[in-house]
Amino acid sequence: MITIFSSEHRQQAGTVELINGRLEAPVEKPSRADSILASVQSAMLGPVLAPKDFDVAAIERVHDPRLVSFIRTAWGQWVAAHGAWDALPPSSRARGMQVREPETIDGKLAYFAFDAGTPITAGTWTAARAAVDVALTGLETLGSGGRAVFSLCRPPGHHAARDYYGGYCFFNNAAVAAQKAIDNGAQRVAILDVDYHHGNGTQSIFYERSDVLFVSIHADPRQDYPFFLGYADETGQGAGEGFNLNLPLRWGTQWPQYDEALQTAIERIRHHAPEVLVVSLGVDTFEKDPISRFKLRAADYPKIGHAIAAIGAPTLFVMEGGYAVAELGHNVVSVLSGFERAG
Ligand code: 6XA
Ligand code: ZN
Repeated sequence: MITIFSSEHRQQAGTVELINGRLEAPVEKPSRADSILASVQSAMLGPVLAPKDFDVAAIERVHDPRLVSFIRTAWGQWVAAHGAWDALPPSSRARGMQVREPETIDGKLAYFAFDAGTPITAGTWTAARAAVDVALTGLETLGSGGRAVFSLCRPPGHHAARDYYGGYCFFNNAAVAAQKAIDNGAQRVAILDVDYHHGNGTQSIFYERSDVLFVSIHADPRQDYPFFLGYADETGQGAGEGFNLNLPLRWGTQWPQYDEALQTAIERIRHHAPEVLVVSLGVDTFEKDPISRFKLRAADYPKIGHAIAAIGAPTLFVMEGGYAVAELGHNVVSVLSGFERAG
């Protein structure tokens, strides 16, 4: 399997995130992608290629140009206002509050961000753009005939919606790739999100559409982040009714319950008969993940890959979360080689 990777991901290297009431070193850090790359290479998964440069227009197919321009310019505005340390929002919007975009950088951070865990740094724009290029190059590579490609994206993307960012995500790499597949002529695309956290950004981008089916298995939003989306009764709206499937699971979930949800997801996706399947691949479902509370074991990851292969569609794996750095690369490669072995 070909892997697409850009060392530009290292440009996203925050110094703090707000976690459990403390400002701590971010768990979403450069060593994550480097350890995945090392495992891809030591397992001899296949060639590792650099991404091509794509135009920002591809990002603006799913994101508001104002968000894109904010991510591009925020660091400069922040440094001018405060200094060269991580930019975090001073507040966020609650129900019923005003929704106008403020003029100052602090106001804009509050307007575009939905959490204080996603620092904007000097290199955020470069890294976030490169991650989109990694996803789009993966899609293009898949188009030239392979069964599956791995886009080793970092920073991740699935929490980023049309006009807001958060959850370590700036641009929604998987959504940009899915939209590109549609723009290239596909009529049916599916996104399967197996990250521990609900892909609220991806869901909201495609919520009113029937061409891109979104299916997600994740921690119950009554218990875990991002809290405000991911319920089972969110089934899509308008033309998208029936094209959004959320399969929330409780803290402590182990393989038997997970597998049941995975089979339900796969059945729904097969019914959609996608011409392209995008997998938002997070392995923060792992029992030793520092921020998550599912109990999947290392031996479960090949089974996830094997199950996904049964969908039978050309598949683009797009990296999302997973923070147990020592085991991260191994678990990711387990999914990918489980997929390949299934043929
Ligand atoms: C809040 C937790 C962010 C979750 C990020 C993630 N600080 N999403 O892994 O998939
Ligand atoms: Zn996650």
